[in-house]
Amino acid sequence: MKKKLSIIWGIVLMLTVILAACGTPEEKGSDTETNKEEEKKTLRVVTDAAYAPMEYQDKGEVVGFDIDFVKAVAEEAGYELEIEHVGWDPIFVEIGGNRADLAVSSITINDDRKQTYDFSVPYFQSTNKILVPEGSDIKSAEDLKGKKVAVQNGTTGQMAMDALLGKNHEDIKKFEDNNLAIMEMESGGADAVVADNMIVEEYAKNNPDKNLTVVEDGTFESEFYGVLFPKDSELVDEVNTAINAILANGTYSEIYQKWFGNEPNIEVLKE
Ligand code: LYS
Repeated sequence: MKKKLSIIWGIVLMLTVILAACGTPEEKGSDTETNKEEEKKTLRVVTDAAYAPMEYQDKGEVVGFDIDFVKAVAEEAGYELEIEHVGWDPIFVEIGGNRADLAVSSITINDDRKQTYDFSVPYFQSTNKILVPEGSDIKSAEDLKGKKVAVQNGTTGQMAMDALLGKNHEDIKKFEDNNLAIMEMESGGADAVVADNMIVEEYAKNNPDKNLTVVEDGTFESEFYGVLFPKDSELVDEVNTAINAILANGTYSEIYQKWFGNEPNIEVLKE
């Protein structure tokens, strides 16, 4: 009886050793592959969905160029996304506190933000422009002096006005989101709104009954949007590779066409 048992144990032991030696690596390999297929990791993306056509809410859903863009990037890099509208200031709180993996929200790459956060490569060119009622005597940035200007708080639009009119100048009216800044002008509380060109141009075009004009000014710098990450995020390289891939394979151009009706200037992003 004892002998029988020890033979059985011997066989079990041998089999275990053989399985461990040859079976496991193969199994491990196929396991990871199936996992990759079946359950991609989900990244939490935060945004300020009040900046049409880049990111906004449509019937409770967050949509826009940036949203299609980040979905294409995630598809390319092999991630699932959970996209949440949190508002502009909260984006920086969420990313700063590592509670979100990335933010996509027309966020201009600048030195100040780079000190606290990481950015992807640039994916979109932008510049500030001035939205005014038709017939306004504001024809340039210089003409904003002595006028009331509505901006979204903590944006490059506000920074441009701080530089032009003076920090905390009473004529700079700051709002939590850009739609509120536009409403302020429409209700007569401000003479102009300074915000990113795509946003003010779309707004003027889509609301012809409101009789608005967009004023360009060469003193506003060219800016580039980037995906925002917590400092030292391991995702930066993967996301950059995915962005470069969709820029090269035509996916980015397709998304751009869908939202803006023309071809993007991809070369300018590489400079
Ligand atoms: N691009 C500007 C900035 O980064 C405006 C972004 C506003 C987004 N809601 O400051």
